[in-house]
Amino acid sequence: RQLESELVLGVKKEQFVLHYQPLHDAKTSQLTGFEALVRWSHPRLGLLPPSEFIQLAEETGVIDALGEWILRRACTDAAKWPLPVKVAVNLSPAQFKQQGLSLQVAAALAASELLPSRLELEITESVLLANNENTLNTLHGLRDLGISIAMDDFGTGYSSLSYLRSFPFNRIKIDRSFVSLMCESSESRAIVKAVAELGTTLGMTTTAEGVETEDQYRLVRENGCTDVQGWFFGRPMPASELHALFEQPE
Ligand code: G
Ligand code: G
Ligand code: MN
Ligand code: NA
Repeated sequence: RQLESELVLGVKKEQFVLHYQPLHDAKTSQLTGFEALVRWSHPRLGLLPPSEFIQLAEETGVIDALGEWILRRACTDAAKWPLPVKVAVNLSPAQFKQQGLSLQVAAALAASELLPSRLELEITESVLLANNENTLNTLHGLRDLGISIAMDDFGTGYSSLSYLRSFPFNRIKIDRSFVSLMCESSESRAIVKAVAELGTTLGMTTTAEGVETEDQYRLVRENGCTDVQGWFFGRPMPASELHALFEQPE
């Protein structure tokens, strides 16, 4: 297919950009970091969202090279941000199948001189579906670098709970499908509250994703989420626009 060969070429030509969405402390509303979200600056089709090419990248194996580029770019960008602002990078399950993911991450940290404590990797439970020894070894190897690991889109999979038992995540990111219904659904409120409590008990921070309104912000805070992310706080934006946020008095 045409898009496939364009993707291979696009990675070679580095036709990608990272946009960054702000992450805030729920209690103080202070900026704590940014999640990197990749876009493909396609020469003919314009700026493409990940939904239009990540799966193809995974199927074709291009994700290894693309993932490494994303990691290096994110670390290089974050090294310029004021301390202690962190960067969160999404990892695709396919990246876990390659040997030496830890080495790749260590190399990206070394090249950028980013402190490991300022990097967080986000994985979805599909990474753990295989739940084999390799996956767990890789996760422990990553944590041994001094970085943190977040479980992304929590609650949308089949057995999110059992994965919390198999690996000491630093953070749970509560899927926005729960957050978006909090105002009208007491069930959603109860679920968010229970997950936040679970996180606290397990020593994990909990981020509410997809906070779009002041009311949702109030509810996730009241129900124990430690961190927040969503359009209410900011949309994903190019790296060049972040300095305006850093200059704001807190
Ligand atoms: O930015 P957007 O809302 O379109 O992102 C949609 C999804 O694409 C995210 O939830 C995330 O799972 C995935 N995604 C975004 N950036 C990356 C990336 O750099 N690597 C991987 N593997 N997935 C990403
Ligand atoms: O899958 P992951 O959670 O990593 O990616 C986050 C995705 O959610 C991104 O595509 C981002 O654009 C989107 N997103 C972030 N905040 C909001 C929000 O407040 N509302 C909606 N609808 N989408 C959001
Ligand atoms: Mn994510
Ligand atoms: Na998510």
